[in-house]
Amino acid sequence: PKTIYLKDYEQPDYWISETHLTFDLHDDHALVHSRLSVQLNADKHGQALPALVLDGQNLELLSVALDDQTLESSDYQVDAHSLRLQPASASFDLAVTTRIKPRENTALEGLYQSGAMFCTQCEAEGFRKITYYLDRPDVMSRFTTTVIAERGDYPVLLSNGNPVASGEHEGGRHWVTWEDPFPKPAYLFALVAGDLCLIQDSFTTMSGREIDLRIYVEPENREQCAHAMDSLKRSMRWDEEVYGREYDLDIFMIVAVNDFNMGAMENKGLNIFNSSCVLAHADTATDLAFQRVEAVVAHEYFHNWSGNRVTCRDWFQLSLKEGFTVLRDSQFSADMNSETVNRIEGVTFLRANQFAEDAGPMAHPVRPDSFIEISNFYTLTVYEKGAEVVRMLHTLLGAEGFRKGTDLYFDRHDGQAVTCDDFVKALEDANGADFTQFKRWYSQAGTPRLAVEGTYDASARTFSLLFRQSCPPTPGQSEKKPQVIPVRMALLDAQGQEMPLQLSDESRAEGTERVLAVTEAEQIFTFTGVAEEPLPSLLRGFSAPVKMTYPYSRDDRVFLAKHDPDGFNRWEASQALAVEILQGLVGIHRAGRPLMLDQRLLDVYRTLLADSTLDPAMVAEMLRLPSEAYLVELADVADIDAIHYVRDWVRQELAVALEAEMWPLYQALNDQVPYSPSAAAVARRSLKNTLLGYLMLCPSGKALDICVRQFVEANNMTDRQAALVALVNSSHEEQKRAALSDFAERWQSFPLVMDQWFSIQAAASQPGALQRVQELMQHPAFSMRNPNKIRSLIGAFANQNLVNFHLADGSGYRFLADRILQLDPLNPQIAARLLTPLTRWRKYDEARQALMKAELSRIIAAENLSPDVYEVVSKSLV
Ligand code: B3K
Ligand code: ZN
Repeated sequence: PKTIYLKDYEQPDYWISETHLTFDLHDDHALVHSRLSVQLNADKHGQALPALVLDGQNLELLSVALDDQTLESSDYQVDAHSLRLQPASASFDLAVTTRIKPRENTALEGLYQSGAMFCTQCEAEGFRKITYYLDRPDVMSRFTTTVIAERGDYPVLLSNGNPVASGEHEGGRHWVTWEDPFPKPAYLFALVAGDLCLIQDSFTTMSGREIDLRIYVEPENREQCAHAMDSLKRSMRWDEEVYGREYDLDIFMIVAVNDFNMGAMENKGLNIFNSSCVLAHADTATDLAFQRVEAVVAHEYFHNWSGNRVTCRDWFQLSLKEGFTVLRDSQFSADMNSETVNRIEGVTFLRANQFAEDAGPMAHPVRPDSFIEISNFYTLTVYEKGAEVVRMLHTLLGAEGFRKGTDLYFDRHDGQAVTCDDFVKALEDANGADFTQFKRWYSQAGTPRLAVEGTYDASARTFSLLFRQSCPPTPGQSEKKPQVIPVRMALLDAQGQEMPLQLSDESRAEGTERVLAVTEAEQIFTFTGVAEEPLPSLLRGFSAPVKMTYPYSRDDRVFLAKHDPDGFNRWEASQALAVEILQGLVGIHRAGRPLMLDQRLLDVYRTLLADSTLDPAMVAEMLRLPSEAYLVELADVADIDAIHYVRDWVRQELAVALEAEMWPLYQALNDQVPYSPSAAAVARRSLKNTLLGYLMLCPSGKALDICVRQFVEANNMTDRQAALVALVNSSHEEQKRAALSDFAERWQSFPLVMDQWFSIQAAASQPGALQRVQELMQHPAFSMRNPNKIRSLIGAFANQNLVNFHLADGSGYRFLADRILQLDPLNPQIAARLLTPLTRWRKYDEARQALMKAELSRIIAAENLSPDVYEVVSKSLV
């Protein structure tokens, strides 16, 4: 497989101003007629006419005509990836007919069938599996699409834009023509045909235009669309209010499909979603699932501006649209829910997962320099770290300056395919800022380290913060230059109050919170007029994606956990205290010495439980110990057995010590009120179920009956699932079996609920997990052809059940490698995703490293590997 480099970017030789497509859909094939108006890119070529090379894959070419003259096969060359021909003029029409087999398309890229419906997924390079084309994002064209199919099975025929004509053919076939007035790259093309029911609503934009909103789902899911529709309307309003962005077509459609490689896709006017990101009903979806639907609906909607109206010049710029749009959807979620809790969840996810990617063999910059298979670069780094990078720009400019910058960006580049540099330039120009150094965030991989020290001089009444930054080497980048690290901070006095701040070069004190921009490898900031020795509250809200250290004592952390006026940093202090305690206990456990719990953690938790003024969601977050995955990420060599043992032990100690305090709180929260999806109700369920998890660990056994009752009587899936998780992770075998079979029987015809049933079992840490997973693969609800099923069973086992996946005999590794080899010929994208846990081999002891690498070597020795799997495995073995 060939590596593609950013430095080799060149403009295309030709443009395509108009694209006319006709799809003739049949049960076992589809005929695709395309008619393209092609123009020479004269800026690049003057008058010379280079060959026209169109991308195409898995296509049966039936005919080619140039300006209505049918070509002989000797007039063009076809190979497995392209169609090449020599134009005779600078502007011409090209008509091509191809035959494709959507039903045989198990990779779920291009045009494929999901159940009884046809649908598409074209990003990044799926359009070339539909017809020959210049399949690159800088070729933007106006699309007109006609879909023809049998009316009985496919009453609904959709594509991008507005429906402009329709009619009947003889023999029960019908057709609809769609026209999209906005030029777009082929990756935003979409088509859907099926027997779908429609949920309809409308939205009036800020300029008073009426938009027809439609969600299409299979008829049995009709009752599960209200939340997605509501989220869509709130997203549309929010984007007008916060970014000044108005929707541009007369119709906006969402279609839910069951077989989908990722969450959803922002095709112009016709978003196609994994049903898991649309459907939500209190009976079947948890609060977490509701939040995910809200976030993904918003994310895809926001792409209409950040992605579609202004798109990417090439795929190295993917974070231009993804990083920015993830930031936008997280700002939206923060506004809809609790900002602090939202940030805590985002940071927890980033640190456990993106930091691990940045420390592993697949580490790459937010704007990568090269790739083999672009599908492998839809990563946590491009998405989540990319969003952190844009968030830092927002922090440095302030909300108003940032908005001025995005206004200029949208205005300047509307209708264009641009780069990350163009984005930053617009922010600079609108604010007179210079982000030259800042842009290293786009080009340097790895998580920067920021070591901070504070010195108080009582006689001079100064407090100095010394910052030292560094960044570990990553593949292809041994030396790193200093980055711009915004540190939002305050100084706290002995009462926990924020002190007035005056830097040494300032004439007077102003405010109590600052954003310090650390730009040097080593840099000192000195505050003057500091009346007493302060405790600094640093990196508030996680103002930069770095690993920061400060020599806090455990007592300092307890103080911050109780008193920091910044909610995020209160949580951060309690996390850091727990991390430190857990890490210490892991060492003690490994040395074979008895474990004792530092009472300071208990003290923090006890104070939390006693404070009825706190947001219950926040208390739930603070009561959650750092995950095993995060503790693995923090370790140089992770002893997963010790981590798992110690973490469980601490949970149990906490439960026993706090049982008396937890009971009344659980009971008060378990008030059997009618279900409500409000943020306040979600927060109460979150705390209640966190407490239930602890109470089930108490040897008193008092919680068992209550847990079973909650499982049986719950009036919503959040409570029911929480009880099921607690039972499955308990040693009450009888109740566990009963609950699992009751659950399966009740929800067997709800695929998304069965996904939850699979993952709860796959993630349960008791011995024998691998065998359970293998048995579950035989369950009628499981399928290796459905990405959601693979993720919920195999993915949950390998990513969440760390003790069982990393069993010392290597059985977990062997199992995963077998599944990857089985899946690769069917669906390379999902096969490559499944590799992630094996790429983390450097974190484990030598014996496990050898076993993991042996499986990677076995995979790479297999014949006909996809470029997707080949790239990840080969880079992981370096
Ligand atoms: N843009 C799509 C992702 C496409 C992934 C292609 N392998 C979803 C999103 O980020 O909104
Ligand atoms: Zn996106």
